[in-house]
Amino acid sequence: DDAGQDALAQEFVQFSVESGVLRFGQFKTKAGRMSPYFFNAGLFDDGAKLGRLAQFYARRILASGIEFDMLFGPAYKGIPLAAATAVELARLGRNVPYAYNRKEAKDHGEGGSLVGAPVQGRVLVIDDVMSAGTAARESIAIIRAAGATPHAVAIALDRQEKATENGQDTEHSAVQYVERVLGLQVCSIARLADLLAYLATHSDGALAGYHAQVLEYRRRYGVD
Ligand code: OMP
Repeated sequence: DDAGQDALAQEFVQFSVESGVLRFGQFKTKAGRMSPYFFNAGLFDDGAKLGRLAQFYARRILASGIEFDMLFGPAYKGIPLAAATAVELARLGRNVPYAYNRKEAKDHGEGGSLVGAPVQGRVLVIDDVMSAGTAARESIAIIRAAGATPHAVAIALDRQEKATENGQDTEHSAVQYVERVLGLQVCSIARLADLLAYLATHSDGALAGYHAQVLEYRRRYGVD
């Protein structure tokens, strides 16, 4: 239900801030936007944090009701995310195959650029963040090229900002584009709206001032 999802999202934002994964300051995003916050999933950098992260993914995925036959982790950052989520899903009784890609194709040994289980059926992509949507499109292309169906995407954070098309801002978010145009289901552990709710209730101390800055960023690049 919505209340459960909101509570999980608040718990996740807090975990991300405490882990140093979600930081505030001045950052440049892949799409070239100056952002007052940045989520660096690579900083879930010990076994306990990665295990807890995987619990959030698995809970959101199972609660979403999304159907899937396997997981796919896009190189590089998606690889440990998909692996850890596969372990957690199995622990919860839902054992599914997983695969990932390499960025450079190998010309010997196992060959090809896909590693792990055969990429087939309805594939659930596990990724970190969706901003303008470039990374999602790459994963979808890889899965289609393998002859499988890109069915859904699970991300930790939906930045809820305008997608770009040939370098131009559009009026829809990357998540909306992936859902409406590409026809995939998307579930996120938390969204920009959850981050703003968190900042509204933790506006003292080190986080003072960031609620206003993130609101300003949303006015400029956000979608409803
Ligand atoms: P898009 O490909 O534009 O959707 O941006 C998503 C990617 O941007 C992520 O996979 C990251 O590589 C990076 N990113 C973050 O990791 N965290 C952020 O808070 C913002 C970005 C970003 O550059 O937009």
